[in-house]
Amino acid sequence: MKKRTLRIALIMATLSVAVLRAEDGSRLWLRYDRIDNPLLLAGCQKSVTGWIIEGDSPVLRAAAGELEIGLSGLLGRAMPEARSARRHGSVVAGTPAAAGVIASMGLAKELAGLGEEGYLIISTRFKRKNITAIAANSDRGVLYGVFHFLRLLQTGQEITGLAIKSAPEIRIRILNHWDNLDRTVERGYAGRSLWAWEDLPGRLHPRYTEYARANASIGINGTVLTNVNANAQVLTESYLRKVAALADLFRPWGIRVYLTARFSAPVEAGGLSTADPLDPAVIAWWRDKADEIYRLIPDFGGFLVKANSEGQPGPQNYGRSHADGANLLADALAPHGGIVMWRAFVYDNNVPDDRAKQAWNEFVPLDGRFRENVLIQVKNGPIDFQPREPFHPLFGAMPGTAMMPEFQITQEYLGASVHLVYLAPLYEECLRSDTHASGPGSTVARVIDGTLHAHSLTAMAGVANIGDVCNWTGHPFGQANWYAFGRLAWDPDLGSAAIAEEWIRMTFTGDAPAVATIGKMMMASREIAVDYMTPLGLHHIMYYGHHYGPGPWVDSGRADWTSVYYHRADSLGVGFDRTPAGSDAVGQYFPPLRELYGRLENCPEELLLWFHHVPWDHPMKSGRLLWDELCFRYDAGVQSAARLREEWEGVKGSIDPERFTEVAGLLAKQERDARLWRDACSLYFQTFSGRPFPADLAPPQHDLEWYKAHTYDDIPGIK
Ligand code: GCW
Repeated sequence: MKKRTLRIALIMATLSVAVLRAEDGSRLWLRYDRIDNPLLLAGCQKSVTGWIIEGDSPVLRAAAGELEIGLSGLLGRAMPEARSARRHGSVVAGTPAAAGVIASMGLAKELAGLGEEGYLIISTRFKRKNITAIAANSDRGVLYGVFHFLRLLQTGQEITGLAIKSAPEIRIRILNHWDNLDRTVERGYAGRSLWAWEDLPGRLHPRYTEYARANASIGINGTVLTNVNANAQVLTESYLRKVAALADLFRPWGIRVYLTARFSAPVEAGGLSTADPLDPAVIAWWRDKADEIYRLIPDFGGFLVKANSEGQPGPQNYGRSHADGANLLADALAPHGGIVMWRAFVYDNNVPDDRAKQAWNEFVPLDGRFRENVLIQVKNGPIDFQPREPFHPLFGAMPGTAMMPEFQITQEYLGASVHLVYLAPLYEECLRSDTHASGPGSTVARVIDGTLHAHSLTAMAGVANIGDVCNWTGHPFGQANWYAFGRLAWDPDLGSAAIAEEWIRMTFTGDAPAVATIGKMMMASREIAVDYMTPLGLHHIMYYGHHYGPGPWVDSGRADWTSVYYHRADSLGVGFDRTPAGSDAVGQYFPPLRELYGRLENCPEELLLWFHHVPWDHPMKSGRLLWDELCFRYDAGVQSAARLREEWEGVKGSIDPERFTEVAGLLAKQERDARLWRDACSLYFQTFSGRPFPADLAPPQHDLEWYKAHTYDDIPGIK
């Protein structure tokens, strides 16, 4: 057997084993099982008869491998690379640089403006044959185009008459791993860290490549390997060699590595007596460190930094500003083209002001003082990845500074890997929020894609939910949040429903009724979680530490980590007064939002208790009083969680039994814990409202003391 035929035979054997093997979720959305609709299959087999990649490079080889396994799997027949494109149904991918078919097509005009990563997918004619051309300016563009084309096949879309033009709206689309060097993962619920530091650089686990492939398939082009609560050890030579090994593996997939930089590293890893950003020895240390890194990793991306927040060291330890700190690192990286992502997640319990205001207070005065290669990384909301927050007021407020959002993909405050919560609607809500920074239409998306304030350095970060468990994310639906993050980072204007549908078809089934049911479940899920956890603008009332279950009674320890700090319940009402009469956090928003959020009668009810301390008998839009409405919302959340479980039963025959059963079990647990949330919070808030539960709602199962004493011994994460 020729080498190539042998390879194909092996691939086919692997694919058929895949069909027989248990559905463990490890293949993510890149399953490439044979198209099961016979009509569709026949049509695709006719339209795609062979493929060819023009040119040769590690990236193009990755693209070729993907086309080969993708087409062979989906079309159910061995599809080695063809020798020529001179037959109907050829797929030709490449750049004009290869001086082949793509070059002969004269696409210069169409390719102009698509940049380094964009691509065209067009149905066209070549030597009187119908072909599909995937063309780009660079090899990475070809790779992304290949994944897009495969996605069309995977999702049962039309593959003839194509005229697709796509380029990312955001330049750096990056995962943030909160992975520690001991392989624990902060707020990780999917096993241990993927990075087996103990085996690197010598032993390279196959999962690294699978990880890179999955990311490339959704356009993610960067990864921060280490936790923002950083360990300087990763900057030592022996660790940098490990990092370099990962960078080498990721490079063919268009992915650059980044690291978190602990601000005190010059002291801890360099033996200096200070980390003062203006100290010449410190400046030299970072410059040398950057040089060393780039010798090992020529395309190293840069640093992510959490400074002067939650105990992390930073420039303020030396009386310097965040700009001094960020610029120190930026100057070290600049000669090599690296960037700094400096987090705005700063707040201090010793500062008397509302925590929600502190980042804005700290950073707005520094606008314009950051180097060109610095981005300020801002969480989507002003507190901390809550089920619902208003958008962060920093978006739009620093026109002279590049701003990037940070979303959480891992579900720290949204049921960990136990609850089914599709997060794309949350991301979308933030991206579409109108900041009014330069009048109407100044959405967060326009701030972060650089168009509003003319910035060319743009980025979007997602805190990863990935670990070393077999299905990568713990909950099978956690994969959807990873997927959706990547898709939205490529195009922040995509809709979450459309993304969900793609993902379902690629991950579960193309069966239309099942696709509809699962899509409906996913689209409802975030609002359901808001209802049973933190309705009407409540926030940060999770149990201390693990943040999984309810803990509205938490009132000891650091004040801004308690629940009572945020809900402020008393006999008069509940909610945080952030109007001018209170903390005046509303003043950080542009008009007309100040008035919208700031007046009780205008404020959207979903954010009511975020911005207002509201009397228990305040009449709500439903006609109920606030107290009754609160009980009703909690109860509706539980009812809807039960409905999710029932709806899932309806897709039973359309889903493989393994994943069906796994999700069914998780949904039962979700419903159980939604009840816990409802009962615990209603009982707790009742101690302030002094009112009875609405008669038509089921009463809590236990008394408040029972819920306070409840321990969670069956949830994932660091204990
Ligand atoms: O959400 C909070 C988490 C911390 C986290 C911090 C941050 C990495 O509870 O675990 O630390 O935010 O974003 O820095």
